[in-house]
Amino acid sequence: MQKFGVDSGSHNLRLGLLAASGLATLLSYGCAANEPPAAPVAAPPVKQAQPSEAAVIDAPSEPAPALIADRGPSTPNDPSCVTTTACGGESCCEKTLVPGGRYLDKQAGMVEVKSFFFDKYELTVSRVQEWVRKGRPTPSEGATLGVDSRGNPVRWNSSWSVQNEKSLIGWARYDTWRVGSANLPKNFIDWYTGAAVCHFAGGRLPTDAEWRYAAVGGEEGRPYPWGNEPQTPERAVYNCSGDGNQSCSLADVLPVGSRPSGVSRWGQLDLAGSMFEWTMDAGGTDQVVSRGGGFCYIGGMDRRAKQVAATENVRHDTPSTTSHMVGARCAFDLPSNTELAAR
Ligand SMILES: [Ca+2]
Repeated sequence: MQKFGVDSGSHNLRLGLLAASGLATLLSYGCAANEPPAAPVAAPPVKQAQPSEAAVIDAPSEPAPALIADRGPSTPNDPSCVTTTACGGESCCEKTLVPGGRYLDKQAGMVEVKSFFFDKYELTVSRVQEWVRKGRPTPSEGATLGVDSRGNPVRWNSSWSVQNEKSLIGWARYDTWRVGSANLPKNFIDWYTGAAVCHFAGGRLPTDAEWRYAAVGGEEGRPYPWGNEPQTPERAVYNCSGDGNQSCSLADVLPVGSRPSGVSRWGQLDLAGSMFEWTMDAGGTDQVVSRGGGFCYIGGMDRRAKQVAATENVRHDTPSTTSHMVGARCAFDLPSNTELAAR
């Protein structure tokens, strides 16, 4: 049994088994009366970084403004985008700088996060299509994908498998893959594939701490990514309201960035709603954390959340899980000073 690439003995998590055995799990949480019932709520308690661990996440300060000024192009090159206008007239690979800082976690206390680039949009169908066109590349054996919120490396294991063109197709009712629209978020993407696509793009999945830091606006501690105003269909894609009526269908999955008034402090769109987004963090034995609420996430029906947009919304799934409500968003490290010097 393969471990989930985490070196720490305290996170001896085994996440490769299901993928290795080909038992991809299709979880579909009910959004309408005729759909499968909501899955049992069996997720373990969220493992939060302890106060003593918070300080190990990242160094508190860095010369972020100078680094950006020195970089030339404002964001990393990203081979997953071959067109520059597919998402609202701009590249679906647009990224913004999330400057490092701190945010208050209810359990872990103050958590520090380093500066990073973060995709403005959720991972789109077009970006996954490009990854497929390039032969579905995966990281090499033992390649470090990144670190989790505790600073533990997460390494690729060659026994892990990614989805193919057939398994990328999800439940027809909500599948965005066969629709093929470039700017729809890719749902039914499992953790392994999300991690591989982000690696192909030159990035990685965000840590849970990074995701939440971006969502709450750092020290501002926003209740919603956009601020204090309540959640409304104008600010987030949720509650099957995407097409303006109460029924739930594929039409409720909107192109990424369709709710610009829900923009987060540093420019991310759809952090709340649209798709849950995989993170680099384990949420329990054989499980991984995803954040943000989904397009048909209905408080009270799916009882794990009362407010879709609350940054505390979390799922714990096996990494081979695919769901109509789970997608991904990539994060990118800032170049090191060595890399900058070489430019
Ligand atoms: Ca989202």
